[in-house]
Amino acid sequence: MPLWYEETFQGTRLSLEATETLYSGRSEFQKIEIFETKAYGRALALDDVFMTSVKDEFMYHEMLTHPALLTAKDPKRVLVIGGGDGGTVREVLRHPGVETCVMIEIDEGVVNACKEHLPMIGSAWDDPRLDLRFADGIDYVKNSDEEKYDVVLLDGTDPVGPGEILFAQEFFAGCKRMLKEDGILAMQSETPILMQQVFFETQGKLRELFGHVHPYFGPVPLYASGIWSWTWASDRDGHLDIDHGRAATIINGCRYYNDAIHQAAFAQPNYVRRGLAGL
Ligand code: SPD
Repeated sequence: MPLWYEETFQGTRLSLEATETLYSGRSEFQKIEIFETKAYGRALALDDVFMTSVKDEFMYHEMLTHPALLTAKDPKRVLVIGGGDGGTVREVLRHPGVETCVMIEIDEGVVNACKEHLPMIGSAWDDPRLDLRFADGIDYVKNSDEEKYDVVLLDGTDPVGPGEILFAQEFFAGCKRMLKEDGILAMQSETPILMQQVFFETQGKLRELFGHVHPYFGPVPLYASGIWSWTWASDRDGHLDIDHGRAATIINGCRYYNDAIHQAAFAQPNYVRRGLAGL
């Protein structure tokens, strides 16, 4: 009997054939499932939405992380909100100059399940520079009086239901509050096709807070529509100015990201240009 996992998202339905269910549980926050798929290797779904897979996770995690870290000036303190599978902190901690990476994840259940069943994605859990805390990222950015960060990365779920707050202006303002002057925020900003309104609204909200806001694009085959966006935001310009010295060592270990991809990813299709011009 074939085993199928199905995601329903924004009027689309995507099914993955699985050979085995490795984990199925429910935390205080959500349903958590990890399964072995025929097409994408091991995959994680939260509340029936596909979050990551072994076969394509590198595209997403490298693109969320390296554009910000390689354009930041000597980043030492990095904050990651979300990212319970560990892929984002893995990429952050490949930067030797990073001294501290604080990760605020609300759901310990996701991290525990991923540690056990997706260790090939979260391969940096034992790095002594990682400060992993199970807490609410929204509270943290609103109330924390800790030292500010050079880079803040938002690796959240879709802005649907409880995830909506992760795309709220108040949350973005909190993230900015946690950045040093001229620090950089990078976030996953959804599919610009199926979540076009959210995508443009997000650009508008960030523009109200930051002097320079630049969306960038790339494929994530697992996600509905296949095309994904991330957004770089800062009060100083320089989204294309990679530190080539630091980049050389990082890019060697990347499977997707390189300096040509960096430049190309920020190119805006006409529908994006026109949408941004109308904001
Ligand atoms: N539609 C799925 C969007 C998921 C975005 N976050 C993925 C987390 C991977 N670390």
